[in-house]
Amino acid sequence: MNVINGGYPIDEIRKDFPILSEQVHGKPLVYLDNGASAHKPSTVIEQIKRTYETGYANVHRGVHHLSQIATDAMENARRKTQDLLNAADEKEIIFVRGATEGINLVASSWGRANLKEGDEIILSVLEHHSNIVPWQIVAEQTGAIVKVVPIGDDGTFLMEDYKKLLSDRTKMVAVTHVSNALGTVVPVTDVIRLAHEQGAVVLLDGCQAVPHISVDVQALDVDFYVFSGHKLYGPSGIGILYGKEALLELMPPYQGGGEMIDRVTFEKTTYAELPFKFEAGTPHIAGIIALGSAIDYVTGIGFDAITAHEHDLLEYATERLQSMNTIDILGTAPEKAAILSFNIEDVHPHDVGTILDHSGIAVRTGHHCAQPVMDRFDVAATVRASFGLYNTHDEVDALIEGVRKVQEIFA
Ligand code: 7TS
Repeated sequence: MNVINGGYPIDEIRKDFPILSEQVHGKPLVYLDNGASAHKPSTVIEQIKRTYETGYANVHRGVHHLSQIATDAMENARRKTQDLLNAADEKEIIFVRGATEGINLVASSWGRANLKEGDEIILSVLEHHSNIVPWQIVAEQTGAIVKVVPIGDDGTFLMEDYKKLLSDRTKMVAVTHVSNALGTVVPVTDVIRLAHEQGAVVLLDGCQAVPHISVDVQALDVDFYVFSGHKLYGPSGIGILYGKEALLELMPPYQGGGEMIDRVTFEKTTYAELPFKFEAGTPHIAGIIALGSAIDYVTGIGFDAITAHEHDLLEYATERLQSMNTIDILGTAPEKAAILSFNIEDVHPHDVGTILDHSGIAVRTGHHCAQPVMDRFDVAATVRASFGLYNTHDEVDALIEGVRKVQEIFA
């Protein structure tokens, strides 16, 4: 099966990712676990090497040549991230370890400064654990209460229930932009507008959105936005917190240490300006610079093309799976990004994953760090195929063939 894809340069793109020509158990790798982490193009891999070979030193503290080169490259990556998200100012871009750290930073710093007993934090059933647990921790510390927006049988975010939960007690709405377990795209424009009408602040977890669709934080008018570099074809250990300057200015530091200070005495310490106030310690310098290369890579292809290509794959895979017996697809919302969760009746997802692996096909099986989603559908786990910009229709065919094999084995 070979679907001609409107000029999308799939062959060239695949050549940019060295790992895609690896074999797994003697079979060509079919990598459908991009939701967990995506692979890296040569430009990103080369950039890491180049940084360490020719442009590495600690940043923001040396007058010497290499320190200035590394600092400039890092700040350049900050501007690339600013452009990616269309943030108003580069100081609104904070480098963190990943989405998890970004959410913990906001929950801890903003939360402890702004939440009090009886205040409400609204989350949704769709959240990854990293957008649940930090809020539970700060709720325990402050006396705030966590409320949860339910989802429909198809995995949609239930807007009417959200409206009912909103009140003048709502101080924070923290929801995912795209569900990692189901692929549901949350109608975030309405979520944000309605929250703002109540005077609440909104954090979006953009981990599963940023690799697939273009994001404009100013158009959304979102207050905080987080994502992880490793899902956007960049290195692991580097992520982004975007925050509106006015909010970040008022927030206390999250961690103390080097880089984040203005002046330290034992009597009183003053803090650095944004964004450095939130960047204590030596950052992941080479990773940040390489994240800039990853951003160049995806914007070079363009999100219109990426979104269309992945949508095509998702539709094709969904249709093919739906036409098979004993398959339950979880998450059939009208608006979805390229994530497909399913189960084969009476077969444990881990068995499916193991058999697929023997055919060289990498999928994720388990609860996807979204146990409330699993509980909603009364399953312990699912099989999840998550597509990236380099996947092909042939790889969908390989997945379907693999699923058929599993059905035969368990028949
Ligand atoms: N939020 C969402 C929506 C995610 O999908 C993930 C990771 C995170 C937060 C946490 O990101 P981290 O980079 O800080 O760990 N999701 C997945 C997944 O779906 N499978 O493995 C990791």
